[in-house]
Amino acid sequence: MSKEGTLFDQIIDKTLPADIVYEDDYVLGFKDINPQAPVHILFIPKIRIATHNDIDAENMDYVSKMHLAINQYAKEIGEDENGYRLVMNCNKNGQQTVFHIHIHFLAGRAMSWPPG
Ligand code: DGP
Repeated sequence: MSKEGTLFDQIIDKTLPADIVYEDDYVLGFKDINPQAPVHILFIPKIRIATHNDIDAENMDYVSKMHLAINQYAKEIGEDENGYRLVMNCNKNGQQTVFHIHIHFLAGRAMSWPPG
């Protein structure tokens, strides 16, 4: 894993502004700058895990906490029953552009399948 950080480190330490909708000791949730749905939130761990391939036994607690945060947030905004889509892009073919894992939480409209 590259040692270089990403702009998400600056969002975590609040030196780069973001519209934060969720925060706890492990996870941050903020609005995507280029929303693809009426609700488009990025949930990120407060440690750098570059890609899905870098999730391991040592950091998986952060990943679990991301999912718990999503459940809490979905319920809070009343989209848990309607449903939503979670996406994590990985590397080139997955179209990952920021190398700090993030779960895209997409809600507020019906999604289509298959994804592009
Ligand atoms: P991905 O392609 O899965 O790596 O998605 C990266 C997402 O990050 C993309 O949907 C746009 C979002 N993004 C990039 N830069 C910023 C930023 O400075 N602020 C916010 N809020 N989102 C950003």
